Amino acid sequence: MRNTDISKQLFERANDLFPGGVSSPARSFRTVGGTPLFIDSAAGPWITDADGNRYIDYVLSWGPLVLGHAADEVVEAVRRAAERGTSFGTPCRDEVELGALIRERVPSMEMMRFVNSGTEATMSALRLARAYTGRTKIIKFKGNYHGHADFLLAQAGSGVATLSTPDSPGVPAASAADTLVAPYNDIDAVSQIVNAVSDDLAAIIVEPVAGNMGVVPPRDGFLGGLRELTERFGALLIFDEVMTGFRVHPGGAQARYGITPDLTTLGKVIGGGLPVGAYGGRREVMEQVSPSGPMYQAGTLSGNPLAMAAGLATLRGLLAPGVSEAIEAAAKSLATGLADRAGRAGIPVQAHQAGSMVGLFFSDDDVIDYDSAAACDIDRFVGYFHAMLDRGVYLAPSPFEATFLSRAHTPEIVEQTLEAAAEAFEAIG
Ligand code: KE4
Repeated sequence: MRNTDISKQLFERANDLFPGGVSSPARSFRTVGGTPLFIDSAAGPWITDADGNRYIDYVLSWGPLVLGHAADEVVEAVRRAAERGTSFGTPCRDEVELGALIRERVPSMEMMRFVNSGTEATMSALRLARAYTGRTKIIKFKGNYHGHADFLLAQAGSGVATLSTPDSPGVPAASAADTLVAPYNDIDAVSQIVNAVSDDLAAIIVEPVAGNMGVVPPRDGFLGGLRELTERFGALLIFDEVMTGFRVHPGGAQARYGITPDLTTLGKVIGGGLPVGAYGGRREVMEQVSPSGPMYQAGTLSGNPLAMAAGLATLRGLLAPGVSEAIEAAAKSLATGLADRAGRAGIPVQAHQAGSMVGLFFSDDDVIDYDSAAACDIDRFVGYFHAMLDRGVYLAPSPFEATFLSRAHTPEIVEQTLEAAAEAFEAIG
């Protein structure tokens, strides 16, 4: 039995300092029970908690660490940048290099702006869509999470879904009133909403592969249908690729599915574990952003040299020949392996995989949207989570999150994970 005394002592102090003892609700163990792990160090696929317990990590800081923890080239890049100064509050060389590399891989981002989080990216992209179109309504999807901007906390996924606070208190009705919510993967429902608000629709924002209700890929025709509707009614299509960017494909989900949005938001991977977000898209739209245009958005640490250096090293490592293909192959073998081990234990599961993201649902039925994800066997997920944790595998402490792999998740690591899963499925069977 794992000793977690130091994590427990730290959690007691943390609970006195921070709401729920955490700096973000997604990392609390509210859904699964128990004490969140206080991690002291990490390397490759491994994390080590304050009590010295080691785990294979499939959270990877909620996606950013696509090269694994403490990747040599990232640590070296951050060290060298830090020795030259941590922030200048001015443009810097690596900002230009990272922007150029992102645009090379995501050509729809003709121009972009760096910010400090995915929330800032989506909040700014939607402000821009409203500024550019002169319209106010936006459509999002139930179970999609785009960060915690007031008007986006409507039937969101991730921590909001986990903590079942679909419309967070403190969000004035007025600010949510212009946010319309449609079921994911239901293009007919979207079409009805669009027709009802057509002349006031600024944008549709979507996770092109949903990762905040578990991992739910788009059904054929869904993304193309959104593209057609937004073009027909003069609204902008925003792909929130904060999670899918550089994970579902080296060019993002937009490259994998061949749909070009008007704006894209990024985060996570492009910062390599340091705080970064970005929004970008068509030049004529982005030129509305201050100081070249009237739409205001700013940030003290936007484009800071440490985050830019970490992001550059991460993308260069990921885009090296064969790397993203190897990570996707590992994700495929994990997803098929989990389905196989669960099947052998007589446990019905749906295993989804998109690029380097994997989703596992304890359900006999297809999972295509938030309602079908929420109908899954949460209790079984909780049992599986703890059974895996006890066997040295750390998963996201919620059924509404994604499992992430990295360059460090070698076939041996995946095999070790599947051995733990086989035992875990027997234990909860
Ligand atoms: P941040 O503000 O947390 O950097 O990004 C918000 C965001 C925007 N868009 C998508 C698609 C996202 O997945 C996120 C953040 N993802 C969650 C995990 N599902 C972050 C974890 C957390 O909130 O602690």
